[in-house]
Amino acid sequence: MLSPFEPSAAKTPMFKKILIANRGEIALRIQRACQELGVKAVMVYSEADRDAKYVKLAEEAVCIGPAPSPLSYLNMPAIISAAEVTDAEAIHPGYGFLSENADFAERVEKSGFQFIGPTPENIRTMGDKVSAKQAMIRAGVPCVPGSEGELPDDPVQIKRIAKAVGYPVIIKAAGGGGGRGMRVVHTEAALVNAVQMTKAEAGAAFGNPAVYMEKFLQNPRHIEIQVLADKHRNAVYLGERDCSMQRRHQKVIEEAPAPDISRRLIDRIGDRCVAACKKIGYRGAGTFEFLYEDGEFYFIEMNTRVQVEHPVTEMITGVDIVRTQIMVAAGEKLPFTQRQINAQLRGHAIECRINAEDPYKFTPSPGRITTWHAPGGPGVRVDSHVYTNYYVPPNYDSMIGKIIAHGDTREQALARMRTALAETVIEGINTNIALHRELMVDAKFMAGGTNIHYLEEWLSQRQR
Ligand code: MV4
Repeated sequence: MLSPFEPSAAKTPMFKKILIANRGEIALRIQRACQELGVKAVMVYSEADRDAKYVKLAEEAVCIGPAPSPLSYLNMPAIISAAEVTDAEAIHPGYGFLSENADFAERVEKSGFQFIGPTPENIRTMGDKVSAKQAMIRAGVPCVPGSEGELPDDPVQIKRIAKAVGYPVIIKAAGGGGGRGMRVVHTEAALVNAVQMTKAEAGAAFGNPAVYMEKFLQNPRHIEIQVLADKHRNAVYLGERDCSMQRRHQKVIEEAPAPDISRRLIDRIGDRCVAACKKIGYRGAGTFEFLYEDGEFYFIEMNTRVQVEHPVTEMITGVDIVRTQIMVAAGEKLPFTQRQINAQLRGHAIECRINAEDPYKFTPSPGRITTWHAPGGPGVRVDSHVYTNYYVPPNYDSMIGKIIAHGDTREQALARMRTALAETVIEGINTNIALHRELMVDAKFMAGGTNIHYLEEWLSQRQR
């Protein structure tokens, strides 16, 4: 019998060749999806990545410039030229780099390639956090109470808005996101100066001084909803992820489903996200980020790319998110319905991000990996491009891979993760493996449902 996850019999022609405009584990992840689909993959690489195994093993690879990202992975003409000379039909941007750059998506399409992601217009709307929020309010997605759009300059009006919202408030830059350009304000006395400071910083950092105001939620969890949409106005949500375990706005551990949030509540918010996708004509993979406090969801931002933590969702839904991104970009319809997704949700998955960094000070630790022994066994997945004798270049993000453990229950997923971390051997560089080993036996983390402040509080008490 044909499973609902097989490509549909009525075929839209799949791409023959796509270019992967990224590096590291996600470049390898996308390369694997291409292999499975029978699509040729062109890898691009900087001079720092020329010896990477996924580059050596690629059918085709193009050097796009020197090690610094602005000269290679952020170099739009170099990437588009690489697609031209190799005759690729589409470009997958991965995450980070140019993945959420609306101008890049536009230039890709104007050059005659398919951008594997949403429309430039949708990327632009979500990139401006004020317009993103307005779009979500119009689409019926619940947002954090706050200013209606951008804050005015008039101090009297700013104070009036804050009084109505209620202190504490948070001032956020429209051009920010991911924790950049924010300031918490507790009193009216500090308000106007804080707004002016945030505006000045936002103007300098993002070229856009616009700021907005929200009620500051003191102890929320970070819960996000994964969506997938096709070009035919079909959309589904693939459950939620709990990404509350963060340090300095960098996620460290993610899991799915979120502990102690009822299916009923998730289904309600998921349905809103799907309705919003249909309303704005969204396509591809996307993530709605929410703060969750006292049983309520509040939208904060939308990410218009595949995310680092997508594997936990793949593990509990059985859906290959990267494969589906490519299929819908080629024009195919989503090969599953919401009902099918809901019926096959299974178990629990946890992801530990493995970083090349000092396990206590968190300073980057690039260099040669002299031993890489990856874990295995039932329910264990390792997404990493590294191997014994791999040199971790100092030019990029310190994440060198991810260990994902799946089980029938959260307890089983945790037990499998503990075993996986115990099996893992990485020598030659420092990593945060020790940190993960400690967290997987922490009583409060094991109980589930810790908030966005928990990891930093735990680190401040940590004994070494
Ligand atoms: C907030 C908030 C509390 N109240 N907004 C930080 C990252 C960016 N995506 C939004 N962030 C926050 N927005 C309101 N109205 C607290 C944070 C926040 C946070 C959010 C998610 C995960 C970790 C965080 C750590 C500090 C602050």
